[in-house]
Amino acid sequence: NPNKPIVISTWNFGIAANEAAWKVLSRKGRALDAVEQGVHVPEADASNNSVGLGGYPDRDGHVTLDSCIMDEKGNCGSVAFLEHIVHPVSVARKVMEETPHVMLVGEGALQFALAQGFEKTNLLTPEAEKAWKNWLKEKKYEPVINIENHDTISMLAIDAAGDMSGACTTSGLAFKMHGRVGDSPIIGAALFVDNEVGGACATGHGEFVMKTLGSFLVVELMRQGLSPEAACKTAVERIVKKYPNYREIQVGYLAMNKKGEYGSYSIHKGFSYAVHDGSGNRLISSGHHIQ
Ligand code: SD4
Repeated sequence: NPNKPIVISTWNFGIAANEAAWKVLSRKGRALDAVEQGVHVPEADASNNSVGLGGYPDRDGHVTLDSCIMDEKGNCGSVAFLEHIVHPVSVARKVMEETPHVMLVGEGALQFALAQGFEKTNLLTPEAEKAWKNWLKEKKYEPVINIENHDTISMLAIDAAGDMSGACTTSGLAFKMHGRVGDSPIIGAALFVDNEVGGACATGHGEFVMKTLGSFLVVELMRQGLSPEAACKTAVERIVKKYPNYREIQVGYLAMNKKGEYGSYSIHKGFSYAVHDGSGNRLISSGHHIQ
């Protein structure tokens, strides 16, 4: 008895993103369109300092974006280190649909976006610029993820036809090194969808998600029969076991299987996600490793 359509996404702003996705899903639209429309909401929200417009820049003052998308057929597209584009997820979708490639980065990604008709926009808002100038006073290079209330939006949806897609988009760690790319555009790290099994996505300190290829791991664990929450927990425990400094970082995984069962797990308390299904849109607190 599959629970569909359904959409889930990371953090409190997932509520507003789910609403936009639900508009597509409730009209029997495709999950791929739903996740693209859904993550557009925080991308365009200038008051959100960790995604797209209004995102905090790198330490040289550039807002650089990482984003990816994956559909029910196993197609995927991704952009990284992309500047000046409000909706990087849509550029990622164009990479998927209009090129023979999976990933474009930096200048090449920007050239491609402009050729596809995307507009060049200044993404550095006065507020983000002020925060950066403040940071420059001390230049303390400590790209630590806040434990609570973030950040990257990652989203998974199953449409009325029972097909799953996912998307992930971010401006990455605030004041990161120029050129730094995180987990968010890496297929298998911050996002993986296998329509036979389910999907998983990530938020938090990307380096640790990349080192363990977390989302791919979660999907493979679900393939072996673990519930979404148990799979996320096992992937978090992999980080905990391997990296002694795990207490200093936050990583959260969110997963959903083919039946529309979902779950999450994080290292620290404070990770939440939003679920929208037939019974409404609500925020759920994640289970966490450090009690
Ligand atoms: C990154 N994973 O660039 C992103 C940031 C993030 O919650 O998700 N923060 O590492």
